[in-house]
Amino acid sequence: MDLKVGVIGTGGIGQEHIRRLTNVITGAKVTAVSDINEGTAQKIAEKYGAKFYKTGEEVINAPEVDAVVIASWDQTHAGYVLESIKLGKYVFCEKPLATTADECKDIMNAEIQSKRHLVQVGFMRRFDRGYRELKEIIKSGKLGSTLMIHACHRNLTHIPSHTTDMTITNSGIHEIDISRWLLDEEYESGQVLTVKQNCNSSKELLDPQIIQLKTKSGVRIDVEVNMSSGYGYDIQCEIVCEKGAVRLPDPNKPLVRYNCQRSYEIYEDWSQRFIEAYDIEFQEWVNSVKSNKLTGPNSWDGYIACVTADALIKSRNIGAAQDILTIDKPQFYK
Ligand code: ISE
Repeated sequence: MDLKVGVIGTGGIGQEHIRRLTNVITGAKVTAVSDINEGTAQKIAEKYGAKFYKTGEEVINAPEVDAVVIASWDQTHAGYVLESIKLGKYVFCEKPLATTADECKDIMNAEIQSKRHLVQVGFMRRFDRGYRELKEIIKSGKLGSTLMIHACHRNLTHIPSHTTDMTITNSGIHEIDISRWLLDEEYESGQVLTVKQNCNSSKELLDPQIIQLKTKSGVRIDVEVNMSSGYGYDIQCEIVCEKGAVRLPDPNKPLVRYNCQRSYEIYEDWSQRFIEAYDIEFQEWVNSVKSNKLTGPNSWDGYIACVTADALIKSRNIGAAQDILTIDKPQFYK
């Protein structure tokens, strides 16, 4: 029987997930939707044969909803996650899990009290074939111990409402999650450095920024997060180990020879670059919900990402590296 899914948020990413749940993956059906922009949500509801609701709370409470997908704006995430837990419904929440570490703690407490793992966070890079291969190679041990990660995260352009903090909480948060997942260890400290301003970014936005992180064993990570690359959406990652180095493969695109040049196309945005990762992420989520055992990134991962982002923002504001201080990991998440 299909898993009946309610989707809150029918903007860009919400529509992508509804299309994916309907046309790409098996075992799920979108039965209810809502969005602050009611007109869009109504159209999407009609297109996919789902029921339109005015609010996210109504979607969560709807009898035809077994599990919830949250793709609304970041500030609304925590409230919807808590409401889903209250009703004992599985919930997939796009990143970030919440906008403050305290909200993440409330979510963990509610989940622990419910005695069930109900929450998955949308860190889709963990499902990307390239990152999975990188992890396998470094875990095999043949390159020796990992020493450093050099990464870059370039968006073609930014939306007008993008802020200096969102470079960390909305974009950089993927880097925070993927590096600790690749290394299987936690951070000790971090810092954000600012760079000469890119004149293609809005004046109010400090862009680019460089994230630096240090793990408890001493691995150093540096990431350029650049919101206006001017040429495309480009995600790079190189892991340097004691006996070798390994680089994230670029997505497979045909090599074109033309006009005395060789060239590869570069994607415009994340929805194309990570399309396969999102498909795998949702198929695995639906399968794991149906077998009552979530396997993806959980509330603890969402919490760590938030605490790290907070420390990074503070470091940029005061101009000094910050320790990344967390609560002890609850037994429930071990
Ligand atoms: C966007 O919101 C995403 O989540 C993308 O994955 C990220 O790469 C991009 O920088 C964000 O703007």
